[in-house]
Amino acid sequence: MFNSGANLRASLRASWRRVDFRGGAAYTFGMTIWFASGNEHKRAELSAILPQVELRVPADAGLAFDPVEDGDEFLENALIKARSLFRLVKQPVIADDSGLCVDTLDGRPGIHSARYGCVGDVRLGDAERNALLLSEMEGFPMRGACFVCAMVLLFNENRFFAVQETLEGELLREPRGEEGFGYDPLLYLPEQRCSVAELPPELKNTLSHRAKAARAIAAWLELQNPSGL
Ligand code: ITT
Repeated sequence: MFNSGANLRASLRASWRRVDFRGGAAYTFGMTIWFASGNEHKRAELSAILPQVELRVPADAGLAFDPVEDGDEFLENALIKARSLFRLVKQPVIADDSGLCVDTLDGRPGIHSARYGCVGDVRLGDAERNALLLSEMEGFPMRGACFVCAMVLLFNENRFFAVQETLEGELLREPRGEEGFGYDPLLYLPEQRCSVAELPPELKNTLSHRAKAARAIAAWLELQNPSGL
């Protein structure tokens, strides 16, 4: 049902148009929803995956938003972000906590992906972080790794839908590709025979951990109102 770009967009349009978030106005095509993120790459991808939604991030409204992500799991951190923004805006919020988990490194950098290798508060750039990870992996023949995305759609403190998805692959020995962001040049997808950063963006936005999680949210919304009334 959600497996082609055109079908997905049509289904999403239909499902979101019908959704009435409890305690809020009925949402229609072109609705705005808060996205608890400061990462513009994530916003761009999620906007492409959910084209009927205009995502508003805290920075758009001049809101200071930097919650302490001290959970032990992606899902906990996604909920921390969603609840923190909900407390500020009192409207439905989507949050995404994601990262790259490398089998040989017991899942690292994992929930610390954004801060991997950082000194104090200063984060490394993508290229530096990728170089650091490749150097840590030197000499390891087992290259299994995956992207993880925990995504939460939160309506209020107590009501939310959460999902966690993955994109499985193998860690390359050197970066490949220019698309995407973050660790995309490092993850090779055997079925696609290329790295995530070599995928056209439309394909990444169909296959990715983030795309699968967002589609699950859209499907859940559909279940809330199967009659379409
Ligand atoms: P927000 O918390 O403000 O949303 P962030 O970048 O700090 O932004 P995370 O804490 O979820 O987000 O860390 C995610 C990091 O994992 C991100 O900075 C990338 O380095 C990496 N990452 C997540 N999704 C990715 C993807 O699709 N492709 C490549 N790298 C990704």
